[in-house]
Amino acid sequence: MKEVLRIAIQKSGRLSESSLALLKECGIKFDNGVGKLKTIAYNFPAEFLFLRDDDIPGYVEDGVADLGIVGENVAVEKEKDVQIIKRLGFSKCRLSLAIPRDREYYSVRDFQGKNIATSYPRLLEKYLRDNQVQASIHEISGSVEIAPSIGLADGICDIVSSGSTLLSNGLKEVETIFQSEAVMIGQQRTTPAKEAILKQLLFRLDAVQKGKNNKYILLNAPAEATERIVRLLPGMRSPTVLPLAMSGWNSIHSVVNEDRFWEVIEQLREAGAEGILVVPIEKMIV
Ligand code: PRT
Ligand code: ZN
Repeated sequence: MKEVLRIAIQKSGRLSESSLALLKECGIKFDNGVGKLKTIAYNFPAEFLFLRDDDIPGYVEDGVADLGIVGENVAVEKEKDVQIIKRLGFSKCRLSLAIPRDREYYSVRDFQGKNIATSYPRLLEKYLRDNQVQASIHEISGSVEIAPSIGLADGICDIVSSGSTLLSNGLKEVETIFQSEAVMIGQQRTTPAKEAILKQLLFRLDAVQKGKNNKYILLNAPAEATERIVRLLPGMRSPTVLPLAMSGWNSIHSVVNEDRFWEVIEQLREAGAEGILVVPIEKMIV
């Protein structure tokens, strides 16, 4: 039988939609009907398992799945023998310590001798150890935010995204202990056939990610400004310069990184660029 790569993704939760969308952007088509626990791709040698995120690192360690998509917080917390193969850039969040809003706070030493409720005991333990704080960790699996108000703990260590859950539970964030995003995890032991499929998948993921991180830019510029503008827009190899029908003017096309985007736009305008169009890139292969 032909080998396929088994990829575990979250069945339903915060990672599901973006994980499915990313695989589809990689051109992998499959049917993920409600209630399905397993499906095979039509056009790529991959099979998908839909699981609870907490179980994914263990399945990858055991080799039941070759790859998995989970939050880095879960990947690290579970302490399984798996590697982060690729950072995926979505579901960004942080693991933070929080205490009741009306409590004064000076430093992490304020947690000395205190009770902290969390679903991430290993990450918290490491943080406390690194900061030489002795506190007792109370592990709970959900609704961590209510622990202080019901007298279960003095503070909590939980995932924060917008901060509104902390706010509505009368808590304030005092320390960030871990920054997280969705990651693809895998294990080293694999067959040459699966290694080759993984290589293809990583190539596609890279093209999608580069596409997202860059924009295609088109602009008009007077001929005498062209050299300066070309220097501002190095592009992939170098920008395309095409003459406009109106003499003395060029159209310049290039690619610009999202991080530098606004700064470059300012400089282009100063250099004499006009009619600037910015277009998203679906895939980028350099
Ligand atoms: O059912 P299953 O076990 O698969 O899912 P789950 O309920 O354990 O996980 P899920 O779907 O809630 O989250 C999956 C992953 O998404 C997490 O492991 C994180 O990596 C990531 N993520 C991103 C988040 C959040 N943002 C997030 N805001 N995980 C949880 N939250 C929760 C947090 O626990 C808190 O209750 O949202 C609340 C805080 O959000 P804000 O916006 O109010 O700050
Ligand atoms: Zn979970």
